[in-house]
This record gives sequence, C-alpha cells and structure tokens, in this order.
Amino acid sequence: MHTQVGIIGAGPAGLFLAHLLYREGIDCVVLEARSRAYVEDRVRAGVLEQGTVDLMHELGLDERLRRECMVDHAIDMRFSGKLIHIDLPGLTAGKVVTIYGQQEVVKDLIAARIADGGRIEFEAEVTGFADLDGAKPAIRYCKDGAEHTLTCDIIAGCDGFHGVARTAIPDGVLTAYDHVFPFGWLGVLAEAPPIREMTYANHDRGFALCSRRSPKISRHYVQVAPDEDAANWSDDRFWNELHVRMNDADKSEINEGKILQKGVTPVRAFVAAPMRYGKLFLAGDAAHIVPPTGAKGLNLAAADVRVLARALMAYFRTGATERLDRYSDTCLRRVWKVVRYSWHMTSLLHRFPAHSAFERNIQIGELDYLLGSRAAQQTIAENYVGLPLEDD
Ligand code: FAS
Ligand code: PHB
Repeated sequence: MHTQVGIIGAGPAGLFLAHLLYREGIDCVVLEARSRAYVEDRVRAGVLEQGTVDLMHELGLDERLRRECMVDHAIDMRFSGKLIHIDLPGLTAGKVVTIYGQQEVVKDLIAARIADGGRIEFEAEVTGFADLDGAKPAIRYCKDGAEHTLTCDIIAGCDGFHGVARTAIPDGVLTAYDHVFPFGWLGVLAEAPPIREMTYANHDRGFALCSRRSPKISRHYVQVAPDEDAANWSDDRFWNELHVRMNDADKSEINEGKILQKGVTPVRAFVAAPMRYGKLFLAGDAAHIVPPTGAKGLNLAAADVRVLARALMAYFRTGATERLDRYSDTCLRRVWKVVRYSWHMTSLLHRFPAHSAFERNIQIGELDYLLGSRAAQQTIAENYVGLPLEDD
C-alpha cells in the first residue's frame, strides 16, 4: 500500500494534519495503535487558544465546539490569602480562551475524517521504518495479528511522547533537552459545576488548579509527589485537599461531585531537535512536552502541523523543499517560547521541596509583584491566550 503522507498517531497532531492535507488534495493514511473508543475517551487538555479554535473553524469542524464550549475571560491566582485577577481581553486587546475538552476535539476530527472517506487504521501499531532518509521511506505496522508495510513519500511522526517515530532517528542526530520537575499532578474529572474562574493556587501545601470542561463538569488538579499513586487518594481526601489549597476551608465555594476519572500526570519539559530526519517529520508531543501548567500541549501540536501542512503543500505542488527544510527551525522558535512560558508558570505556582526559605520568599515576592503590576499581568495574559502564529 502507498500514500503520499503516512501519519503515525490519531491524537490532535495527526488528526489536524490529516484534515489539513485532505483539504489540499494530498493523500494520507493515519495509523493509530489504539482503538477509536480508547483515543476518544482519553481525558487530557481542555484549554484551546484562538489559533486552535480558528483551525477548527477553517476546517469547517467547529459547529459542536461553538455550541458546547465555554469561553474564559480571565484567570485567577490565589496565594497567601490574596487574589490576582488577570483580565484576558482587557490586557490583550480583546483575546480570550475557549474551554473544550481534547477528547471532544478528537471525536470531531475522527468523525469528520471518516465521513470524508479518510483512511484511519485503528489498532494498527507502528513497529518500524525503512529508508527514512532515502527515496522510498516505509512504515511497518501490525494489525489483526499481521505485519503490513505502508510506503510513503513523507512520514509524519505524530505518535506522542511514548511513540516510536522519535526513537527511530539514529543516535547522534537528535539533541534531547529534558527537565523533569520534582512533582506530578493528580487530576480529576468530576460531575460538579466549576467555580467562576479558571483558578490557580500556590499554597504552602502545594499547587492546585480549579478548571472546567463544561458548566456541569469540573477538571481539578493538585500537586503530588512525582511517583504518587492515584489509588492513595480517596475522593474525600482529594476534595478536602483542594478546598484547603484553594483557601475554601469552609467548603462554601468549590462544588464536590462524582469523580469520573482520576490520574497522575508527570510534570516535565522535553524538546527534541531537530524535528526532522530525512523524510520523517515530528510534530506535537512526539517532539516536545510542555509542563501542563501552561495548558499548551494541544495548542502547540496544532501550531506544528499548520507549519508542516503548508510545507507539504508546497512540496507536493511544486517540488519545492524550502519550507520543509525550514520546518524544524520554524516550529522550534515557537516551542521554546511556549516551553519558557510553561516553565515560568510551573516555577511560579508550585511548592518545590528543595526550595530554601529565600527561594520561597522570592516566589511569594514575584506573586506580590504580579498582584500589583499591569505589565507583569499583561505578560502572563499574552502568553496564556496564545502568541501570534509566525508567517514563516
Ligand atoms: P498524543 O499523545 O495525543 O497522540 C499520539 C497518538 O499516537 C496516540 O493516540 C497514541 O496512541 C498513538 N501512538 C503512539 N505510539 C504509536 C505507534 N507505535 N503506532 C501507532 N500509533 C501510536 N495538555 C494541555 O494543554 N493541558 C492539559 O491539561 C494536559 N493534560 C495531559 C494529561 C496527560 C495524562 C497527558 C499524557 C498529556 C496531557 N496534556 C495536556 C498534553 C496533551 O494534551 C498533548 O499535548 C496532546 O495530546 C498532544 O497531541 P499529540 O501530539 O497528537 O500526541
Ligand atoms: C485543564 O483544564 O486541563 C488545564 C487548564 C489550565 C491549565 C492546565 C490545564 O493551565
């Protein structure tokens, strides 16, 4: 079997890329290791920058998003009994963020691809490659117990941090930048109305975040040890800790409810450069992981594949390779700005076990400065709503 672009992974990166290529008449096949039900049920991100919402609109896929999403006009930060309210549109000439679960984005993208007759092979695990830097690159994958080969003109590695594409690049080609934070996030999805604003807390006992997925579904997180087992946290223990860290000790604000999903996510930053080897191009989590504090992972994946799709359009239409040759540098400029912002938000809002009293006071001092500085709040706001996309 042959296709112009072999895409590994049916997450946001792979699915957005498939739609962008289909729109340009470029043939592609998506190979996804998991079942459709599995990828559609995976609870992850929830905050969409305007650029990601615009992409859904450009692809004609935003009808349900517009009907079901929430729009956030502010974020709050709580510390030492104080409240920082960051007015997003007031500080960014009218910009806001959209709340719509990643699993809903994935459902919409999959349904549309299948309706268009697009090829998505589920339960098709990629096991190897051939000729990545040659004239006939190929993907080997396993499906229904049989080995298959897909020959491609180009391969897009959109298979996430634990995928196989990045590891197929020979030693000595990639430089990996890895920064693991000394804590994790215990996240829950709960059947409970969210509080008024997206709210972060830097409490002596640790970070907490009260987020949302809809007017009836909350998404909350508390900082835990990096190797914490979610089984150690009963529902009561989670809710009690969240009330305390959010300065809601009298439980008058945060609504409790049935917990639908509970899990621990590591907090790390990772970047692999370059995001290309021969005919293999990496996009999304396959190339980089941003600390979840910035709510950027999905949005960065969408930004990568916008750049890749534009480069592939030029390549297949005219044979021009300039945009493909610039792909990695173009994406990495945005990646490092977004990693920096997410690293800063993580450093500002979490309790670091190894912090000295001096470092703890520096952290509180920075929050106090943010409380009183429009300029400092504008910096957070312009990154939170999403930096402008480069006209590469
Ligand atoms: P994905 O990981 O979404 O998709 C990769 C796909 O490739 C998967 O479906 C996988 O099954 C498939 N795959 C892997 N190996 C394969 C193989 N060998 N063959 C075929 N297919 C293969 N971001 C935020 O902004 N906010 C959050 O709160 C947030 N929470 C997160 C929680 C968790 C537990 C995780 C893991 C990530 C979270 N993220 C969050 C980041 C997340 O949203 C990613 O940035 C986003 O999924 C990136 O999309 P993709 O690059 O498409 O990778
Ligand atoms: C989320 O809802 O998953 C979320 C929201 C804001 C963040 C991180 C994650 O900063």
